[in-house]
Amino acid sequence: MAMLTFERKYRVRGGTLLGGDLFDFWAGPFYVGIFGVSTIFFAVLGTVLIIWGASQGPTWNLWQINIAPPDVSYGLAFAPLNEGGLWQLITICATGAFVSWALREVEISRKLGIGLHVPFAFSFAILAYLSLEVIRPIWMGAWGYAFPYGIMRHLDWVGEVGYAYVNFHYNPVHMIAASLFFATTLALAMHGGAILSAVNPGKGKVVKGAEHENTFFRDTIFYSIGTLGIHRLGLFLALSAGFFSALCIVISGTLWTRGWPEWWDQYWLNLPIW
Ligand code: UQ1
Repeated sequence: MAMLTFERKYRVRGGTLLGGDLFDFWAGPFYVGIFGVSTIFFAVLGTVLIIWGASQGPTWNLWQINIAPPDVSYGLAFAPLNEGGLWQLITICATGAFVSWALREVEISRKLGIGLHVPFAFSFAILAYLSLEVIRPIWMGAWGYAFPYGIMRHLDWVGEVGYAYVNFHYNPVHMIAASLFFATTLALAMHGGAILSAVNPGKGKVVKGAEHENTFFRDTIFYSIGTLGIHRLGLFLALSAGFFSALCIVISGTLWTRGWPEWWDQYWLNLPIW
C-alpha cells in the first residue's frame, strides 16, 4: 500500500491525551498535537537559552562552550542566571521537551491503535537523563552534582566522577549495564545478520524466511528464540542496559559514597552467604 494511501487510514481525529481537538492536525507529514507544540516551545526556548549562555561565556568554540550547573554551595536553591540559573532553566526546558515528545508518541500510538512500546522505550532514555540531572542531584542535596552542558566539559565530568569513586569499572551495577550494552549489540548483530542473510541468498536463489532463520540458530547454538522473541529480547536487553546505567550512577555518592573497588572488601565479602 502506498504510504499516502495508508496515511489516510490513520489520519483520524481523537486519541489525544490533552486538549481534545486542539492542535489535532498534521503539518505536512508531521503530526502536530498539543505535545508537538510544547516540544517545539521547550526545544526552541532551551536552545535560545544555550546560545545566550554561550554569549556570556569566554568562547564561541563549539567544543568548548559550557553551561555549568550552580556551585554545590547553592544546594537545591535557584541560582542567579550567570551562576547556574541558566543551566537550571535549560534543564527544565530539556525535561519539558523530552516528556512532551514521549506524550506525542503516546498520542500517535493511540491514533494508530498500536501498543505503547515506543514511548515506553523512550521513557527509559528520559529516565537515564533525569537520574543524572535531577534524581541524583536532589538525593545528594545540590544541583552542582549534575553534569554541565558542554561537549568537552561533560566528557571531563564523566571522567572526574569516575575517578571520584576511584575506579568506576568496579561498580557492580556498571558491570551489569556494560554487559547488557554488549549483549544488545550482539543480539542486534545476530538479528541483522540473520535477516539480511535470509533475504539476500545470492542472485537467482529464492529468498528465505523464518524456518531457515530458526534452523540456522538450532543448528549453530541449539536454540532459536523465534522471530517475535528476538524483538522482545532486543527491547528487553536495550531497556535493561539503560535502566542499569541509570541505577549505577544513582547509587554512586548516595547509597555508596566510597571508592567502588572498596565495595568488594567492605560489602560484597561481608555478605552472610559466604
Ligand atoms: C533467533 O532465534 C531468531 O529467531 C528465528 C531470530 O529471528 C530472525 C534472530 O534474529 C536471532 C538472533 C535468533 C537467535 C537468538 C537467540 C537469543 C537464541
